[in-house]
Amino acid sequence: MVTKRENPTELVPLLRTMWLIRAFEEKVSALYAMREIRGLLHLGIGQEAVAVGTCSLLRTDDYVFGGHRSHGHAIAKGADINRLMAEIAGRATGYCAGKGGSMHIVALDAGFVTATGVVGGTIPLALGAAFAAKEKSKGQVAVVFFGDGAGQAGAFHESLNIASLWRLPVIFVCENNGYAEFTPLSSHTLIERLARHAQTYKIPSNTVDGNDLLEVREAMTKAVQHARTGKGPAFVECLTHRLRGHYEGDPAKYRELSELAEWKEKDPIARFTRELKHRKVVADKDIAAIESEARKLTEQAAQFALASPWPAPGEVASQVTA
Ligand SMILES: Cc1ncc(C[n+]2csc(CCOP(=O)(O)OP(=O)(O)O)c2C)c(N)n1
Repeated sequence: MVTKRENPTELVPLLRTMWLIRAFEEKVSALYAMREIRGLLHLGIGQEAVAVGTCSLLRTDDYVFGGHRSHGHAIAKGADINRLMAEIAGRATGYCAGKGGSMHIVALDAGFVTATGVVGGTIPLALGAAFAAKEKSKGQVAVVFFGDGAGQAGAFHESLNIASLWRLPVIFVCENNGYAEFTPLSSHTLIERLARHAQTYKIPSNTVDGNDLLEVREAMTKAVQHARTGKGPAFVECLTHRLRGHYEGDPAKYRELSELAEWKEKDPIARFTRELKHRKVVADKDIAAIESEARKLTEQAAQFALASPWPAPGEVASQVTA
């Protein structure tokens, strides 16, 4: 769906960013298979439209928080992919000097404040940033990405309540991908739409097709404007799917292959590309160039990361707060 309000020349960079995220994560996956990257790795392949549809509307000084599946959120917010790749590979040139890894990305230069492996853990942190933004009165907003599994955490409900009560400029972005680890949504809650919780707390909410970039953007435009103009929090639930396992190496036996095949048909990059072609915004040669540029940049990021030194043993306690 392309709305009349969208300017075609502004749409191509969105495709570029989605491709950059996809190429980046495919490269990370390849490096993981080669054991150049270690530890637990969660990829958001298939969920790129949520990251790009949201972050493309944000300012650099807006605050973004993520979780364990947040490479795409950081890239969409403008993180440097060389430093991001180095961080995931555990190298000293990484954003956290190689001590955070895939689940603990911090890219303050881009306004990506933090991610965490604690499910739902950054939701209350985003409230803190939103509180600071309100105090500073510069129109900043805070955005937090989380999954449907995080919607069952106590901190999620407490955060919605306080955000609503204090009219904080925070946007809750729920990536409802239908599973929390290996558990389908219907086995961990009877509330099928997470946005219903927002209604309970009197927060304006929307449930959108999270694989339709422009539908995400339309809902986010309203949510961001609402928060930026001092009207308080907003909640957007994006229905989407991860096309990989919960983690790299997950045999994903809990998911029927037919379900995966259905979601592959709804791949957000392919859908957006079809839309742009239909509107004659891009031709086949432009699409090929966009993909190849994304692959070139991620290849360079991988080379940068793998050529970087490991953190020195003496640095183990530096930058660590306890
Ligand atoms: C507080 C906490 N409980 C449990 C876990 C184990 N765990 C890791 S990922 C995950 C599922 C998260 O599901 P969801 O929030 O839907 O995000 P998704 O993985 O689908 O992106 C769980 C339960 C954890 N990391 N932290």
